[in-house]
Amino acid sequence: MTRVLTVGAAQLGPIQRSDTRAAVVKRLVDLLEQAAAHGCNLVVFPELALTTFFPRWWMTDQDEIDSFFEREMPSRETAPLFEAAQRHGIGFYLGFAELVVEAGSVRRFNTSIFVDARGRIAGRYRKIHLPGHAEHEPWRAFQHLEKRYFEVGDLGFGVFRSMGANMGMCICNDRRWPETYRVMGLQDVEMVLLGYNTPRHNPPAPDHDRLSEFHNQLCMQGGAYANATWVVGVAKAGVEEGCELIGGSSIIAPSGQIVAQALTQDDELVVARCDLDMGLSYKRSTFNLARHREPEHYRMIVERRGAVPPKD
Ligand code: CDV
Repeated sequence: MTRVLTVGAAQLGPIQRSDTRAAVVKRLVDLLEQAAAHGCNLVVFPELALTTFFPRWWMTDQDEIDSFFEREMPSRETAPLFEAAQRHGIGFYLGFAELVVEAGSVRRFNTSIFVDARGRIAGRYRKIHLPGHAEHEPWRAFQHLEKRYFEVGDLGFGVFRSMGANMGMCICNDRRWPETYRVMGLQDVEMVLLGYNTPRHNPPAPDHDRLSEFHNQLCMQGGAYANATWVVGVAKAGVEEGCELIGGSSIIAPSGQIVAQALTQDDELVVARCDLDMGLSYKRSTFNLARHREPEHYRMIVERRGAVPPKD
């Protein structure tokens, strides 16, 4: 019997600062209804999918910063999304800024959740690779203050069993790091879900701007192939508060091939039937990890953080 999940990659167009949570949730529900009409079991939304990408601004007023965070999930504002998903029996991945009080301390993470087809939060991930900087850098066309507004995630790259699949999650910049996929590959992941907000312009390296889409595809296709897993990468795209975010939301097979891809920089659903057993031939041959990996020779990966050149 084939194990197929029909997956919808629900790309979002821009969210402006003046857009209310209610208006954004309505867009998410519209995309979810489209996915239901196409027979989807699972819908993937972007990173920080409820607000504009606020780390582009230097802010010092903590109340202003916290206005972009969610204190509960579901909340009154996000309940319609959970209700629609449950009504249709669809699971979903959602990225948002999470504020939690743990042991009396306020903690803030760039988070994603996986909600299963019965409406239960079956998985949670807190972004580990936080890009950007922690201090105000006025020379930039816009800021990228994830290192200021979020803590490094504390949940690792876990893989969990839900909806008949070995599911994993990561967020945006995580997709550029082979370690992200490999840690999940070592837990026999079958589908990696990820959302992203990627400005086309990279202030510290503007010569990369023209390669933004290429690098996006390169890292997701490489991660899928080398770990024989489906990868579903979903953008928030378009011009948001004057800053262009790339699109290119993609559903990528364990072969590394792109099966479906968004064409616009707007709200757009792309759908693919994903056979969860498609990775098996790779996992039994080229990427039989137990048979071919040589971890003794990879120690440096966990023992050393940055590159150290050889001595003369
Ligand atoms: N939201 C992100 O993590 N964005 C980064 C940008 C800053 C490079 C990314 O890797 O797409």
